[in-house]
Amino acid sequence: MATAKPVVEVCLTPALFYQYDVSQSIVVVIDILRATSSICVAFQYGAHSIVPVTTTEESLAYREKGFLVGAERQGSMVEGFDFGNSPFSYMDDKIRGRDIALTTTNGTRAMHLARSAAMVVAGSFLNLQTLADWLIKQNQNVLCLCAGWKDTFNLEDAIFAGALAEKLLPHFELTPHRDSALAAMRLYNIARNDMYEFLAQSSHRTRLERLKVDEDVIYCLTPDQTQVVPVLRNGVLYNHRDL
Ligand code: 3SL
Repeated sequence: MATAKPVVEVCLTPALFYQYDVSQSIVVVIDILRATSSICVAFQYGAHSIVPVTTTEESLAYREKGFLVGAERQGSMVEGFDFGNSPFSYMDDKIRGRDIALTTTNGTRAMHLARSAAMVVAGSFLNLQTLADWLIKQNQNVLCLCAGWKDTFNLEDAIFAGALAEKLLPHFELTPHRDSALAAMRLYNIARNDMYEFLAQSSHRTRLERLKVDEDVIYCLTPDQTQVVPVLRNGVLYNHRDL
């Protein structure tokens, strides 16, 4: 008798998260621009751990414990912190072996929201293939949680959810409530040949364009630049290889 496959679902905004029972699922938190992309880069460059926190005060308090501290609000680095949310700021030898506390507008908030899940991991185009391979090995239900912007829908998170769902599908199946996963995969297939152009009028690409960090957008849309799976354990993210 064939054994049942695990399922892959897509939650298109944090506002819809309450509809999913994730007690037996791995939640993949997705904030392509730019939190989960920067988190992947930090682990690729040797960070030991990252504590996702919700407020700038919490993040700053970690400095006294010897942490490096990061904070982004409205797309910019908050004054007095070591990092904002640019993936390039984490490409630095100074983070090797270090613990980091990070707060961002939506990405770290989505991590907190997902904490009731069996497991929480961070997904981005930068770790797409490594993450897909790892999830296939786990053989557990997956919910892709798009962080969006303040509870609203963002295209870049949805196209990544579609890219990941497509990679998982041969080993996973869709649920009867499959339309968000189907929509994400359709969007990804429209976008896949030029994701940067596809996002030309999107809210967060244009917000980051105004902040003159377009190179961040281009980099965050480049698949497979890192070979890490950031995994949340007791509120702290670690590289899967260190667990
Ligand atoms: O919302 C977030 O968590 C951030 O990724 C937003 S930004 O790309 O840093 O503006």
